[in-house]
Amino acid sequence: AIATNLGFPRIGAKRELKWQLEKYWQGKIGAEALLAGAAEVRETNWQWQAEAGITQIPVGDFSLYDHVLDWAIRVGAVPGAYQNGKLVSHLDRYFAMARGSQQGVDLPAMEMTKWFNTNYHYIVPEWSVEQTFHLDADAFLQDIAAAQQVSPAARPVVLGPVSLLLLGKLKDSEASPLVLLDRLLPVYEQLLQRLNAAGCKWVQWDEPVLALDLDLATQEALRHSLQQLSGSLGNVKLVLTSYFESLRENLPLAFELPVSAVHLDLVYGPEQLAEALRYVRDGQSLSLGLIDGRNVWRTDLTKALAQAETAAEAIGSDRLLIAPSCSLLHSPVDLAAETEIDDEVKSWLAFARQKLDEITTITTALNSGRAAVAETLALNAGALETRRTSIRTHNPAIRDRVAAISPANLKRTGDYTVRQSQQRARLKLPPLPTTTIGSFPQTAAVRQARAAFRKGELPAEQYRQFLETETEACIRRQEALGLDVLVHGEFERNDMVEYFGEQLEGFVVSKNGWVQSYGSRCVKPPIIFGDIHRLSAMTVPMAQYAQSLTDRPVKGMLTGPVTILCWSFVRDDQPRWVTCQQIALAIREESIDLEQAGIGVIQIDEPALREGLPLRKSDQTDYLAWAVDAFRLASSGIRDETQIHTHMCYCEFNEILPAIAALDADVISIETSRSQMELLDGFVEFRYPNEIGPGVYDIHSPRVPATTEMVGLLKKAVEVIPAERLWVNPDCGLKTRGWPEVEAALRAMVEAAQEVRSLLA
Ligand code: THG
Ligand code: ZN
Repeated sequence: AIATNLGFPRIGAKRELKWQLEKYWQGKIGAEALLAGAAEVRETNWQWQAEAGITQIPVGDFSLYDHVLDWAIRVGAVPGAYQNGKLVSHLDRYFAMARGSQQGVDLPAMEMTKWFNTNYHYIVPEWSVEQTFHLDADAFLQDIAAAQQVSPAARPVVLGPVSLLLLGKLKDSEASPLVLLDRLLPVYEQLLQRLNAAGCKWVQWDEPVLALDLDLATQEALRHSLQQLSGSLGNVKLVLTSYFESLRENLPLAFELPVSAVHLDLVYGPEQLAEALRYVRDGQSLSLGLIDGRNVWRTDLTKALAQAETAAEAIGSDRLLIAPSCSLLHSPVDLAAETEIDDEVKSWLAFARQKLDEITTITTALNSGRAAVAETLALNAGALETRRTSIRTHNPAIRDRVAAISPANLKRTGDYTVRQSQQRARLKLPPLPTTTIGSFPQTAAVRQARAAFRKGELPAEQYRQFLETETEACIRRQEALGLDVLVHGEFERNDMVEYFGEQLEGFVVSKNGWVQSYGSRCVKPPIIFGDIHRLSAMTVPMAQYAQSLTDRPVKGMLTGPVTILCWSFVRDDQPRWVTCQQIALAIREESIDLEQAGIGVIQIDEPALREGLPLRKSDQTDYLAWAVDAFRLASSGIRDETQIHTHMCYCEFNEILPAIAALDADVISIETSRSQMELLDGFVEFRYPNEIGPGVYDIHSPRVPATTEMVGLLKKAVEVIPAERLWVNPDCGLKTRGWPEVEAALRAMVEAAQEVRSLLA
């Protein structure tokens, strides 16, 4: 068996790439320094992998911004607008595509979207019907030569032509991007010839679309592409890779293709091994994805080894490649850097570097027998035993409370119309009430105070006073602007998920467990290791303080259970829905406490509801059912006169509208301004029954919208949605903006609402 890897995190153990990129963008360092910094991260990654015993180290998995963008450029698909002569250097053009450009030429960034069901975002390639392709792979081949210096068996990672085309969008036609396949294949032929000439023995051929429901045209495109390319392989062997899901009905197709090996994600599809052993052809190898590449748990080595041994008995261990389930891009880099996670929980975890060791342990056991790694296996089994039996992972008291949930807990007392009249009587809001999504600008002063408090440099009492002063100023500004439903501003929060992760039992928060989200941006998902419960109120004192300052209603702000689940590392020893129910119960308790503290409006945000949707259609109904139930569990413990809001951003709502309606929130605010209210059409067609706040301006840009623009949007909205069910708000939270533009924009927004109110009267 051979120890292999599909990809390594590229942001760097201390986010070195992020800092270099941001300095380069600010003009503080030049291109040479950036490229040298990037090369250092790349070389370090190879060294670590080789030292851990990985022979087929990946090359081409690294990227300055995004690997899909790299492949679009590698096949010569730079959209016309970016071929502008004012973008002199290759890097200028690359970053203009990735993030837009204001210098010299005004160019928007290319579209970005989520990479399958992960939290990584890629740049969407743009194709045109006139598209021509050419190979631009010199830098890639240089990297291969450099990686071969570290490990001669270094394995290039190639994003296959079918997935590359389908990940992009054909701009000027309704046809499938696959119409371009025959024009693209010669570029891949040339590439394979160069890889062969460079002495590459194995090439990782990523066709991640194999994890999706495939139509006949895509299946045929996969067959056609590999048949045509097999003439250019020379001595190169392809390992066909897909991940995040079982191959399911695509499995026979994968093994039928002219490839030397097929990779299986055995973490997310363990059951497919038996079928794969029936379909694997003579001489074909299997790449066993036994180590979870996108979560933080230590592998059960005994179990993984048993799977590998089953495969070895069937086809011989010399036909096995041992691998993570997917690229380690989605894992934090190094557990050794975590000094504040307690030893017990730490013994249950493995980040990217630790996962490399697991790959080689399994490989060694296969090649030299279990005895060769007996000590490692014993330590691993011991740690996993404590994980299975700890009261922190299996707390009977919490499990009893979850078991006691009844259907009645998932329903508000009255239906929406009953609630609406009680809420109207209590809140006494004008028509088209104005509000914001929750966060206000996180100024340098706010971030500094929080950092100082965390380091122990600012005493808790002084930090509390600082937060109160900021909150009071925020309330006064909102009153002066004339907003109707206020928020406290969230100055105490870093990230809307991490904040709750820090306070709930069953979570740990890492210090350096960063994972790339897009470009230089990272998130640090909290780790859910155990049974979740709330020790004490998490948001009540701040909400209560803010409410004490004003006669207007102040919203209590909570993050919903599905979003907390989707943006955390989730325990893998029970179904996700069980974990989600525990979170929902904690949020339910918090909402009840908020109500008892006199808060009349509570917002439970679920921006990630759509993201959690499984890749395969046949799994989606189940997911939506438990996700909706979790939200309803969280939001139904309160009285009818208390108003529940929710908020969702950047998502294709239409396909999940029935689920959104089933949440039965009294009010939903959504992002619509960039699409000029087009999104509302779906809500209208579906006859969305409750209240809606379509975002009337785009907070993602510093531009201050004119009152007349927003009046125009609101007039459009009142034509299709009864005015008594409409709210007026920006399309997302304001924490990334500055105060001057926020005040100007909200002043214009309140004016717009007043103008439309008087038109209605
Ligand atoms: N929180 C969490 N997950 C998320 C988002 C979030 N996943 C999806 C989406 N939002 C991703 N978008 C972003 C936007 C901005 C940043 C990261 C992901 C970002 N990160 C800071 C950085 O990299 O410098 C780090 C922020 C910090 O210090 O905490 O700006 O909102 N959980
Ligand atoms: Zn939002």
